[in-house]
Amino acid sequence: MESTLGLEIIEVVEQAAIASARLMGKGDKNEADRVAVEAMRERMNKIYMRGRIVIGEGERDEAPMLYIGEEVGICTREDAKSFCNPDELIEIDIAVDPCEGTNLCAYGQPGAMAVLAISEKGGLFNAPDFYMRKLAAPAVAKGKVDIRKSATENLKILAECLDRSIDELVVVVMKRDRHNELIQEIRKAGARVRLISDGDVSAAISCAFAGTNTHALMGIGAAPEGVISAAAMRCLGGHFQGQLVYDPDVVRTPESEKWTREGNVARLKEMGITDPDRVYDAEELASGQTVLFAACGITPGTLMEGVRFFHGGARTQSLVISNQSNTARFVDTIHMSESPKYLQL
Ligand code: VTB
Repeated sequence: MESTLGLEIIEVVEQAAIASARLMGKGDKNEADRVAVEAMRERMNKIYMRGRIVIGEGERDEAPMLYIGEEVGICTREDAKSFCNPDELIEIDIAVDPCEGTNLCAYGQPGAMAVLAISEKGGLFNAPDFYMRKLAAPAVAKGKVDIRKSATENLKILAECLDRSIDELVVVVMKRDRHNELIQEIRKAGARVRLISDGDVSAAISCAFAGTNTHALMGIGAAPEGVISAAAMRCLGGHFQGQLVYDPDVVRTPESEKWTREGNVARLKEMGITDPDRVYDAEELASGQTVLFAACGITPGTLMEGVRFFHGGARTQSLVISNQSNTARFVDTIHMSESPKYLQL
């Protein structure tokens, strides 16, 4: 599954990122998302694979494209057996976020990216549309820090693992009212906080790379994005834990107002989640034997450059991670749409 797909999915995220980047700074997040979705889907449907979206733009009735359950790839056609080889006929599950950080893109802020994760059927946790408490940290702290411990305790452990003092740690937290206490606690413990407005996937994965000056991600973001982060962290050996949030008092949104705590527990049960408090680690959220992850920067971020346009083309930077080849590849691509006047080395 890995060899050819690994190359093709680079193009999938590249095309989504380029489409979205054309709308960077235009203030229209829905449009930035829509074009990314369209571009991602179009490129995906040219791949000889039998894919199914397990994390996408929403349920079928609310999302016209890349909805949960949508089949993608040439080998999903009925007569696929006549032109697809056995490898290509293996069913695969795909989690996508064509424009992760739509606000970041719409307002020209750092950290927006096109992202996806792939595994064999059943290899990715079908996350419900809930929030998730998350903890990400570098590989050296894997299994040592724990989302059930306090932030203060985790920072002590993290400092030990990284052989530095707590004030030399940077924790990324999304700037939300729900995190006010957490932020205070982290500061009190002595660590420094980098507040982001959006984009916790990039923040989570950055923890696995030295040099990003990101040592932990703490706080509550969306569960589907948690699975995508987990897929990358599973391949990188980094620490990632997620716990679903079902108490509507913890994250107040117009949608959460409609549900009670008990109602949410019942909804989770219907989806097969009987223990709503369960803590999932990266290996459970992305449990497949083969896990592939790909991302392409839309705006510049800690891991990748954003899309840069020039006369006759564009340049992108992507990251493709595989647990089969044990590689994290940074791919720098020049896309030539018409004959460019010159190419920058
Ligand atoms: C989260 C986070 C994403 O949006 O989904 C966040 O995981 C939404 O949280 O990276 P709020 O509902 O509190 O805004 C992102 O930041 C971007 O999609």
